[in-house]
Amino acid sequence: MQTFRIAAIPADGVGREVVAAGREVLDALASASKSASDFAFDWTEFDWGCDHYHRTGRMMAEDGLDRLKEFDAIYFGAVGWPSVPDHISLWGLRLAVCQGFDQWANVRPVRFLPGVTSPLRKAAEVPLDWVVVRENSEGEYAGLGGRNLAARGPGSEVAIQSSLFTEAGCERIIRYAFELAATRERKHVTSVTKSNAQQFGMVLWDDVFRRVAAEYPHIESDSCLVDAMAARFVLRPEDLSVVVASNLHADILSDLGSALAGSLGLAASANYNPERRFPSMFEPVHGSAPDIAGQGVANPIGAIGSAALMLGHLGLPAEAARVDRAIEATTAAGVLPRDLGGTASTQEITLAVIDSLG
Ligand code: GGG
Repeated sequence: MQTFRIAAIPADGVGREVVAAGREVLDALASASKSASDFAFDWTEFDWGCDHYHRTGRMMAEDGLDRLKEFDAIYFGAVGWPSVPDHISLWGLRLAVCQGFDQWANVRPVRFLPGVTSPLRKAAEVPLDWVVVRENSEGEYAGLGGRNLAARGPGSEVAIQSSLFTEAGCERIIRYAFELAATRERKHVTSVTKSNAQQFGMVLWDDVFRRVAAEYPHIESDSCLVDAMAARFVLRPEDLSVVVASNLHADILSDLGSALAGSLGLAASANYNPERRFPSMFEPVHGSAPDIAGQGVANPIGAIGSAALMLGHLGLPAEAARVDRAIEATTAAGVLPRDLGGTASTQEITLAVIDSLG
């Protein structure tokens, strides 16, 4: 029997409800497994987040990264609450973990689910199936800059926010995208920048992209400016397979992509440290949704899909596929949350997924 040590950080708002849902699915899967490859999850839950910030002045414990280092994976909910400025909650927890553990590859699959109507479905009969690969360690999220540098009295404050693009950082994420494309039916990578306007970092990205693409002649590739890419997501969705972009651009595009697939609540993600020197972190793409938190109506599909990505990372690809199929069976049966036009509660969807595990 293999026992995986998982750190759960539900954090804020609906993060708590959807992490509980994902844990229920994983525990049901483990207790149903009767084969020689039996496995179990040993959960440790951390109460970090905005409440922790109010109590202690910190979003996570000071030795938080040291404590997390020991786990096989981290299962995360969502960060942010109106009583704490968003840049404090984000940098104090989610980004502290992603950057502290060099989780430089944020992988965000986007696909149609059966039974889910999407703004695109009427236009595109082809199945939408993309993966947005987000550079997750530098770019616009390098945290470089400052305020008040040239303040000369009221109304004259100045702020500088710099992006950091390193050749090594660009190369590793672009290479990751090509390796991922090589495993997919449609072998195609699209690189997204705004290098006509951002003439230093994103031109470096483009140069590295061309150099790496030349090493993968069997994989088609193209480059697109981010504004054109937003239109292409809507107008030619069948045109895409793997989309690789900087930290900020990929964050925006993956929200657009999941909304086009039906709802942001569907989107799963993995923050990988591909070298496995540190634990990787799995979380739904959505935030804490304070407007519906605590009502039991949050969509748990993104979190359950993230649990499936975690299973794949832990070396259980068949179990990951089982969870994905159970999600599909649930939506196909019309068990849908409010954001997808249904009436099912978080718990009803969770139980339907568990029932469909087979
Ligand atoms: N589960 C994802 C999450 O909590 N996101 C909160 C957020 O504000 N993220 C912005 C970002 O990571 O760029």
